[in-house]
Amino acid sequence: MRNSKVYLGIGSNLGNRNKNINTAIKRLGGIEGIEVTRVSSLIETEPEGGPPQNKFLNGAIEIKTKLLPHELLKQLKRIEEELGRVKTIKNGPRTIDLDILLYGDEKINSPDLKIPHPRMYKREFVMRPLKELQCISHL
Ligand code: PH2
Ligand code: MG
Ligand code: MG
Repeated sequence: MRNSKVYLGIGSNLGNRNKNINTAIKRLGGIEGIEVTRVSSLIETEPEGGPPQNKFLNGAIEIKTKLLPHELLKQLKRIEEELGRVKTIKNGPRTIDLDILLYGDEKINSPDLKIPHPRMYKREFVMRPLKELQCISHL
């Protein structure tokens, strides 16, 4: 079975941000078919969009996965739910946010999943951690 290299964005601006992010990464690595290969440094960033809210901690994660994009999305949502994420307002505060940024060199455009992540190139809080992992030089 294929093992794809995937980059995820991770962010938190509610509760113990460091702990939320570390717990999420640990859970991710515990899922069958996912291997966490690299994690960027975490940076503190000003919130972009949404209501006035706390600063975020943001980072990027490299994984190798046998899961298909939508299977992976389902697992990320499950981790978000387990960590107490509640859907409130768009771009509002969250305990944890896990986004698929790049999945190999695949392009996906379905209603619930767009890859590459359509807003990633404009977002400093995504691009800085990704640049640290140097995965965008070939794009
Ligand atoms: N996520 C958003 C909206 N705004 N701002 C920062 N600094 N970091 C984020 O992760 C973030 C955001 C929607 O997912
Ligand atoms: Mg998200
Ligand atoms: Mg996001």
